[in-house]
Amino acid sequence: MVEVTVGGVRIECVQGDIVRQVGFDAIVNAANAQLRSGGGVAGAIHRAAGPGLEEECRPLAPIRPGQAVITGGHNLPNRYVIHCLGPVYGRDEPSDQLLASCYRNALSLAEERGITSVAFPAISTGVFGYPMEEAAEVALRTIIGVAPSLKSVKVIRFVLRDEAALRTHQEVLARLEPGGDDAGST
Ligand code: AR6
Repeated sequence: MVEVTVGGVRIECVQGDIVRQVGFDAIVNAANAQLRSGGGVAGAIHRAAGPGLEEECRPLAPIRPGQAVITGGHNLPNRYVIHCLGPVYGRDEPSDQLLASCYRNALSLAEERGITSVAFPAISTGVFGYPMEEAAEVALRTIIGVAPSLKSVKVIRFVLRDEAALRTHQEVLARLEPGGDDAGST
């Protein structure tokens, strides 16, 4: 696990499943506009949370690319789910700014609720086709930029499905934040 601390916030990358983040106050959903179940992260979260989540989501939909909304975690081990609609790569433009908004808006909702720990998947990098390394750069740069202004959030975790995605995030994190564990390694 690579982790760095920026402005008192720990940022870490792990390989795993977003629905198994025990001990985290909130997990983030790579949602669809209708906030329904689907493939990938959204399917896993709705399956694990149970039907109460879709019910709570219904009046909050639809959401726009870059937007985030928050619900309870239902049967998940987390108190909250923050649902973000990432941009479809090559369609929702400017995709880097919309992706950055997802992370900023998710963290701002977390702050409003006094959340201390948030676990993110790599939003938009599955069905929505955002190249992993570009997405990792946008996500981590945004989080590193916002971290010093966060008062409540103390731990931000990226949960990556496979080893290649983990490695990409670790390399980008080490590059963007030279004080990280991997500082100096090539
Ligand atoms: N835990 C962590 N990461 C995961 C998991 C998991 N359980 N499952 C997949 N990933 P995606 P998007 C990775 O497609 O691109 C849905 O159908 C996956 O390998 O979930 O934002 C929704 O309904 C990829 O790297 O989200 C939307 O319609 C990343 O998580 C649409 O897909 C995101 O993949 C959203 O597309």
